[in-house]
Amino acid sequence: MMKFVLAAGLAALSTTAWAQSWDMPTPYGDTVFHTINIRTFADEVREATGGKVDITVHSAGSLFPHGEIKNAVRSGQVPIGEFFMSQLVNEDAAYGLDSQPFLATSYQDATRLWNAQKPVITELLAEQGLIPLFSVAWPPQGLYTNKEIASVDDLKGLRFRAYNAALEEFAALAGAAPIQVEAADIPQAFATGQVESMMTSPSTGVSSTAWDFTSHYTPVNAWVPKNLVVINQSVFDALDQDSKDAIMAAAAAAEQRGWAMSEEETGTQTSLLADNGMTIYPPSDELITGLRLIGEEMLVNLQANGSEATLRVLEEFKK
Ligand code: PCA
Repeated sequence: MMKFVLAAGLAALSTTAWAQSWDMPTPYGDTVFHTINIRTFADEVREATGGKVDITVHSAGSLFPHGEIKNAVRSGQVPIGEFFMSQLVNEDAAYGLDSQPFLATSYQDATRLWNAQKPVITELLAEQGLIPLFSVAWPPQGLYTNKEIASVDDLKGLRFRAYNAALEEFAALAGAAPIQVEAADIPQAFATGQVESMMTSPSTGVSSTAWDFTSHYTPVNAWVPKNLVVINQSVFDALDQDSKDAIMAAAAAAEQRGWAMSEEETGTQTSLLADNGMTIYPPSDELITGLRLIGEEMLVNLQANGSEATLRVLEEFKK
């Protein structure tokens, strides 16, 4: 009897000693499909590791501001985190190629671009002690305004919400006035008049209730940007093999599930914008031609000044 109790006690102790509670920050809110997807990822990891790795997702930038999440994982303040991949464009333009206008505008091309980016980005992140686990696309990006936009000229002077350096450049080249605003702060930025237009997905249009402050949406589908989930290399290395395998399997499943959710959202969330009273109109040829010209200008710039890593991705993508 005594022996049994002791053994059970030891087993309980060893389970506790092994169990790890991980905090996982993301900039995006609870209703966003990316957040729903990483919560399912957390559930799958918990289940597959028998509770040894217990991930808690902290949404809407509640644990760290967006701009600090990558470094928080790097320094080990948190073992794992999610952020907008092209936010790292200032470190290396290779991270930002999914936000290069009109480079990859369909899910098929976005998948090819990710396949070209992944090995290069894996190398870049390894230099910082980080491992990319999975990446999921947002639906193609469209234009939210308070009037119909017939050509690039109509964007002149508009206070325009941006979410990274590439979009800032794009908006500026279109003659608009870009201002950086986090996704979670969009309603507030419109309400205070800081911005009056934006380029984002139908998903973010819905999660930020765009119908409260814009009236028109046009799916210009200019690019298909992605979120990235990274894990700290030393935390990962310290896990037992079964836990490592469980995390990698859950990551692969999350990537697949996330892309399917994204594709599905493109239609459902655009319908929701319309259901809430927004005017959805197809982009005019003139608008698309004008936006494409801006994209070409940015690409020429990228090819002339991009890092070796950027050029490698571009070359692989063009094959
Ligand atoms: N939503 C995020 C990133 C891209 C998107 O569709 C945002 O607007 O910040």
